[in-house]
Amino acid sequence: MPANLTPEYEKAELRYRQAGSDEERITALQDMLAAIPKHKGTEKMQADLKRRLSQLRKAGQKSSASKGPDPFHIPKTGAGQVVLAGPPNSGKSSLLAATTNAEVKVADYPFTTTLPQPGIWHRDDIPIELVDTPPITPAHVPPGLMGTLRNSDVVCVVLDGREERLLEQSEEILGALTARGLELVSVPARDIPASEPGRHAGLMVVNKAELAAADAIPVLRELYPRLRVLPVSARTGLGLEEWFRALWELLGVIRVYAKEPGKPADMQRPFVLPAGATVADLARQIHRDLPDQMKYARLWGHSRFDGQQVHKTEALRDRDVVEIHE
Ligand SMILES: Nc1nc2c(ncn2[C@@H]2O[C@H](COP(=O)(O)OP(=O)(O)OP(=O)(O)O)[C@@H](O)[C@H]2O)c(=O)[nH]1
Ligand SMILES: [Mg+2]
Repeated sequence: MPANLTPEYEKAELRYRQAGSDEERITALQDMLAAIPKHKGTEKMQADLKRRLSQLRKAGQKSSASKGPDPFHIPKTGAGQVVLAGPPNSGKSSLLAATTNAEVKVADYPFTTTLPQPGIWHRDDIPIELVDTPPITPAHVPPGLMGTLRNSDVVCVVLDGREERLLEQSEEILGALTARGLELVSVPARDIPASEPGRHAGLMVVNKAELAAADAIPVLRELYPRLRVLPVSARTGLGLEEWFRALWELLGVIRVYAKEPGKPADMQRPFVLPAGATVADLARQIHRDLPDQMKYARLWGHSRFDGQQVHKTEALRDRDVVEIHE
């Protein structure tokens, strides 16, 4: 009997095959089990997946006592996680230092950073998580780093605009990622079809842009038509605002403000939801039982008039204000 595997299954299986750690393998196997069509033709496969899963879990229990947490696994916070990746000395750590409160080591020699480190970039009322990482060279991609990149929402390649070998380096970095099954495109993750599991949301920034050759950006844009290329500078602050906006667009999320009846909305701390989310999705973020308990909502923003009564199936838009009535 043919197994008729779904694109979700294929995607999870690819992640399994490319996994850099047992932790990633376990997550991928769980996703494969969830996505595998449940019928007689796949019974053997299901049993095999379960066997592999239990072996990995046992191995994990034995080693976790001695090993501790995986430093390449960075938990997600904020509106989305953006991982910086690039050649040595391009200014990844400097960009983290310029945009977040994270304390990072910056030095004018390569291989300064040895482990990933997160920080939160706040702009307007949006928090985006940036993760600094150790450098990539054609000869070496740090073990575990591919897992960090695959787990991210967006990968941002950071190049050194002052570098004479800028074009070669861009080819080397993208080549190293593609060779490991990661192809970056400037498209939000939700718009990447499941049939293209190696594609990942990404963009490219050319740091030290105040010192870059005038034609660096146009040439890179021509070379990578599917990747957005932006000039930035950790030193002068050039291009940071546009970079932030590009990241926000790539994350494919919206911010929505919740309001209690009779009180003003909390405009400082928006809820961040995937684009296309509904009033019920917002309610679930506020409280697990709220979608079932709520009767209706009032909406300020994209509605026809302020305070319009809407049903919980109403799709929300960026900057809507929602008042939920139980
Ligand atoms: N002129 C200029 N120099 C910069 C800029 N950003 C970083 N630098 C300098 O570039 C050097 C390397 O910066 P880092 O932030 O340590 O680079 P990195 O990419 O984290 O390096 P690794 O950790 O080795 O991969 C330092 O001397 C920085 O001061 C910039 O925008 N303009
Ligand atoms: Mg660094």
